Amino acid sequence: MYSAAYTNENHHAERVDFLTNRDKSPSKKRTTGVVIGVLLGVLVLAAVAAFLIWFFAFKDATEGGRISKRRAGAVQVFSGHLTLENVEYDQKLEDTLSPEFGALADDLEEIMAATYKKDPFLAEYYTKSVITAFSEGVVAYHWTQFDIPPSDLEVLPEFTEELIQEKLWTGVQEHGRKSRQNIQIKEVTASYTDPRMARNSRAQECFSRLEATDVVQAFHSPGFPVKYPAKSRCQWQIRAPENHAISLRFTQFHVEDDCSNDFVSIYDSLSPDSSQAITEKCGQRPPSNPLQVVSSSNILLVNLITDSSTQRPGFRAEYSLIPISTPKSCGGLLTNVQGEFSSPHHPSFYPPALDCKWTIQVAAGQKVRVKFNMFRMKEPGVDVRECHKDYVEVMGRKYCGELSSLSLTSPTNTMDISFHSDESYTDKGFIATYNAFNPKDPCPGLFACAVGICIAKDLKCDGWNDCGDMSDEMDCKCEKEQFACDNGMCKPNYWVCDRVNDCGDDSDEKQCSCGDNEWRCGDGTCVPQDVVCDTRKDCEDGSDEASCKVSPGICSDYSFTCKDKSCVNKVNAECDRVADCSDESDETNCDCGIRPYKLNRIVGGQNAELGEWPWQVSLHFKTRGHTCGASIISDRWLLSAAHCFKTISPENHMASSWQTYSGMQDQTKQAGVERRGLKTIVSHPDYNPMSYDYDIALLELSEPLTFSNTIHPVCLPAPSHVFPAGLPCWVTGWGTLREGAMRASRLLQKAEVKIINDTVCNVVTEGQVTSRMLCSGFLSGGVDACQGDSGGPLVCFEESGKWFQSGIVSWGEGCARRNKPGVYTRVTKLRDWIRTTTGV
Ligand code: 4AZ
Repeated sequence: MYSAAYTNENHHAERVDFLTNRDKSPSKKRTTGVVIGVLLGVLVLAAVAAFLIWFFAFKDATEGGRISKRRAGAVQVFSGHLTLENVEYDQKLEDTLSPEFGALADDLEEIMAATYKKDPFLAEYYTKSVITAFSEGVVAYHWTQFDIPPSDLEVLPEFTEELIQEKLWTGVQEHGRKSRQNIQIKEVTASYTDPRMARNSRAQECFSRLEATDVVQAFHSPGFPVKYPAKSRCQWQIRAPENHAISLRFTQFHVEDDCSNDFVSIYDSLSPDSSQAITEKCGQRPPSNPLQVVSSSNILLVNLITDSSTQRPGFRAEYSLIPISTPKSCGGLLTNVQGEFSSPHHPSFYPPALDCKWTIQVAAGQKVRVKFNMFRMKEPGVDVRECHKDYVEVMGRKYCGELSSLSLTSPTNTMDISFHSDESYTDKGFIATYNAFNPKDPCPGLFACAVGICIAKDLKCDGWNDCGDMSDEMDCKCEKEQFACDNGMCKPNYWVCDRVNDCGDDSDEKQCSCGDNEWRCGDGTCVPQDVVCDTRKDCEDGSDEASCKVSPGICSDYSFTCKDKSCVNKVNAECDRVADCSDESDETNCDCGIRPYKLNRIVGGQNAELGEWPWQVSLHFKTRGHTCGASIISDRWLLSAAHCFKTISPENHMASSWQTYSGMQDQTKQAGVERRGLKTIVSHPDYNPMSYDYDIALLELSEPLTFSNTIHPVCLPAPSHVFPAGLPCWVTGWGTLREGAMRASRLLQKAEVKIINDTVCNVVTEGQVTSRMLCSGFLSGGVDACQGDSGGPLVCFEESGKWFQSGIVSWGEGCARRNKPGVYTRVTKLRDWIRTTTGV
């Protein structure tokens, strides 16, 4: 099995708010000079004016983004640093309350004020300049605020970083020389800054100075672990001794989900300037995916901004010093036959401003194969075709962004891998393995894909793209039971005319057209054209009604039926965040199918993370431990398979024989797990133990569940919900890791499987599937549910951002066998029974 999990990570998108034109009410000319009318008008105008003055002058303006909107205008803040040439560094400068800090900060603030006040354009909007810190160098950290009145908002585009940098550079040269201390400044930087982060460190309010040592120390957000206050503006300056870096690890992190309201931002500087931002994060992170960053030098700045009214617990963070990363301390020569290497400090975010180079050198005559098992170097505003910021470069090509898999082979016995991170934004980086291989026999006993990976020989020309680059499906001589595509590939005969373009060039679907006045159903059969969209299902699979714009009120099998019985003819209308029914019943009961934790997107192997599948339940039978899976559909009801309960032993159908465990990932760990007994087991009355038809059961819990980060219901699809063939979905469970194994898995497993076309499903199961079943998996085998997964969910992610349960693990011929996919109970077919039985 191979897999990649989904995350919903939000990035704080800088918000640029411009003032809207205020409505001007047209003044009505009165020709009559009725004095009372005029007086009344004056009174009304005075009242409106008084209200507007109150509203704009006293009511708190909402701020956000680098240009923040106050009702009275806009605020522009630039921050950065000044490197001073002729000033001796004094440790006392680190204490913002010391006279030394005060004297130098005052001088620099004056120089900056003079710079801006002498500029004819900027003087008009200049408000203040503040020095917030000093570090060795001597480096002074500053910010400057400009306030632009509503009447002048059109000047906003002129406030560019280039303009401020240029004015600051020339101004501080001139005014520095004239200053008391004759301060010489050799470098200036200034970048856009969110005004909410412009803080005066001398004011000390929610401001801390921390010293990193080799002993791990901690700090936390105000109010942690209960809740942080609304409208917080907090800053932590962390320093370490010279020639050290700082490692910062958030052991707990729970900030509001919308990053434009509340977020934590971290800078590789003591100024919050965007050019040195390491990252900005919000949301909730599980213990398995802590946020960890590393500075490039001995300073780090952490900001907490909270604007929402939904206050969360906040964070606790640990910090300590570590050796500084240099090009010498990362990279190097790798000469083993095989090995592993990773970006600096992985799984922590790599440090900014660092270059490393690895050279892999293997025996002469051999070649090098490198496989990146995890790769994430994502940065806002970066085109992954160019990778102009952080990247890995191999054989003249730059890689950045997020890659699910990347394998590369060298043309010689050496391979150079260069890593580059610039000053701003870092990420988790990568882990890679390498090995030497003999180019004459790159994959002993296996087939060598062009991408450099090896696959089993019998996967060649089997109709499946096992290599990922199609190289195993090229130059094939088709067998009797295979169809020869025009492009040289071979596909199983029963894939022809199944309405899926399996060849890639449509040649398997070209010859299948029906007569002129006919419509071809999804399963290839032909029906008269005039039955299409007649609100009756004529094709076995209903495809004749699947994409009809039926006039409202006319219902077909493919319509979503609203509570008031009206119909919406839209595919998968329920819980898609758009109210389609006039009574909005398609968007009610939609607190489902989300994963409260922000999860790590890149996870190797098949172990699930804690909270990744919060609807998954483990069912324990008597003293025998985990026996079946189930899913949470409400705080009182679970969904499972009837065959777990309807066995020859009556004990299986007794509620008292079962215990349910929700919020579990590891069968040996109880923390955060909710155990419930069962009140009732309702197996479907039509369940057939011979054919496994109607293999569905509903379990009522003895006590309701309390939802949490790790316990949350899945969304149930409406009967009209479509899960098309080829859709990638996920099956989860503690079932055995291979066919015939005796023991269930200790850790929850996950596997990505694809929905299989019903015709193909019927062929490979030799007609054993009914309309209450669906197939999912890979006909090439290798990925599947297995014993002990029964009753567990098959879930598919919808674009609306929610997970819907399409199937219940039911049966299959063995596990992960070739041409024997997993068979699942089709939830859409039994959705109405679930509602009538449970009310859910
Ligand atoms: C089982 O015995 C079982 N490969 C579940 C799923 C599958 C096979 C067996 C599908 O619970």
